[in-house]
Amino acid sequence: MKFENTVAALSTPYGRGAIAMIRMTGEDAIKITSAVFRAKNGKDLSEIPSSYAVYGEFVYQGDVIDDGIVTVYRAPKSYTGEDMAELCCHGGMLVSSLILRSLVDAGAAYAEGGEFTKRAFINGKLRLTSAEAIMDIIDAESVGALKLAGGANRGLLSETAESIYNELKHLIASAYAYIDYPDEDMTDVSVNELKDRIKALIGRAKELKDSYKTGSAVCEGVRTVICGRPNVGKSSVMNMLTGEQTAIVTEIPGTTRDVVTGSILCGQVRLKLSDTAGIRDTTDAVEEIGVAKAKETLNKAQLVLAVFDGARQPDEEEQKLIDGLKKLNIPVIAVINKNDLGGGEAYDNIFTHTVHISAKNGKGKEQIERLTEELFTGGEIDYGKPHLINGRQYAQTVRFIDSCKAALDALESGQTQDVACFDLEEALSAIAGLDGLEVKDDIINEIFSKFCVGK
Ligand SMILES: Nc1nc2c(ncn2[C@@H]2O[C@H](COP(=O)(O)OP(=O)(O)OP(=O)(O)O)[C@@H](O)[C@H]2O)c(=O)[nH]1
Ligand SMILES: [Mg+2]
Repeated sequence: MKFENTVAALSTPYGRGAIAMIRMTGEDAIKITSAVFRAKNGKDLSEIPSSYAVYGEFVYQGDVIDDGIVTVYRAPKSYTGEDMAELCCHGGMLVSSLILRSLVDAGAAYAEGGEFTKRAFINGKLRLTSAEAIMDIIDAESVGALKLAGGANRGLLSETAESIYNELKHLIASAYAYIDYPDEDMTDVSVNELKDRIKALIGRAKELKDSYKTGSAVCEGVRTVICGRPNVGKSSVMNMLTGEQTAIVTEIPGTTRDVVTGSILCGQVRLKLSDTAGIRDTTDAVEEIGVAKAKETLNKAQLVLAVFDGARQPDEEEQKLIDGLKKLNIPVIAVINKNDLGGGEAYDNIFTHTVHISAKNGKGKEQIERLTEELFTGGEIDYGKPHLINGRQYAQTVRFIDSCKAALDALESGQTQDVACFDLEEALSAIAGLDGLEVKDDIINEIFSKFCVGK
């Protein structure tokens, strides 16, 4: 696809720094840059070979305002696949703004957010998962996040998605050929083999789906709620984990009302923490709102740190909370607090994951961190394997699995291949969508090239 306009943008942060970089992409990128830049070697930029940098001066309304370097890239050998120029000037806010304005005066448009990567994707320079990973590389806050995003950017996820896509495309093509030309013996896939191969595809997709547990925990963070009865030490746990006095701690039950948030790293896993009001029936109108907010936060959580006061025996209210927590289908870590006061044994063997700590004395932080990392990464992350790193990729994968299962069900219940193909096409579109591949034309091409129909 050809974009009509040439766009420019400041690619470094807007602020004071040593160097700023302005990027241009589009058919006129080099021509427009020539209007604001005079190379010291006297050559016009049109004479500079691709991927070469030249030193020179930047001109604004006829006057030289700075000196710097311009690198020229010619289509298709550039990030976007179009002609590009990268202008490096000194990192002043005024100088970079004036150069950008000169480019716009000379015919460039201001680029929209993400436009360079969007053009790279549309021009076939990048797959969708690689493009998405670029944002994750920029946003990464842990080495793990950087490595997972780096893997996706290098095409780890693309390779798997493409291989699943190709396999399914072949299956559909085989089935269609059989449906359209049953007498010509053109299918090389029997119904049983078709079923087996769908099952194998589901297995591969499930592996991807499961990878999201780690991918999401590392790259997006885990919505974690600290909940429990009043005064058990939830805010103390919050403060111990964040290492800051974020939440107010008092001996008065019902201290926390608003949801207090914070963020920590447990190894490579990011926890997005919410400290909440203690859950109890109350007549205090403000506290009641706090309790409602606590329950709402709990409903959206992906991990619960359920705090209990180990120095007290669980009463009826505690038991109600325990029963409620056991019904959740997200991981719950029982945090038995105040173990400096002794006790806490009553909570053993209730939850799968239990830690005994003393938030007041800062004891038990590592236990919680270790357990959390273990829960979401299985202990060690295999960076060589593809990981789903965002909800969109996960949704496409789930759609793929569901559609494959529907196709399998159809075949199992004795339906014909064309009924199954309906679901398989849906699955193909899902896996294609995962990485932004085209669908329909490919199936058609596959049928005609592989099976030579029309002979
Ligand atoms: N001995 C002891 N006291 C603790 C510990 N952790 C918290 N406390 C005390 O327990 C009381 C309540 O602590 P908070 O952290 O405010 O408890 P909370 O669960 O957030 O309370 P609400 O917000 O009112 O629901 C305070 O007096 C804390 O000092 C602990 O590990 N040991
Ligand atoms: Mg509190």
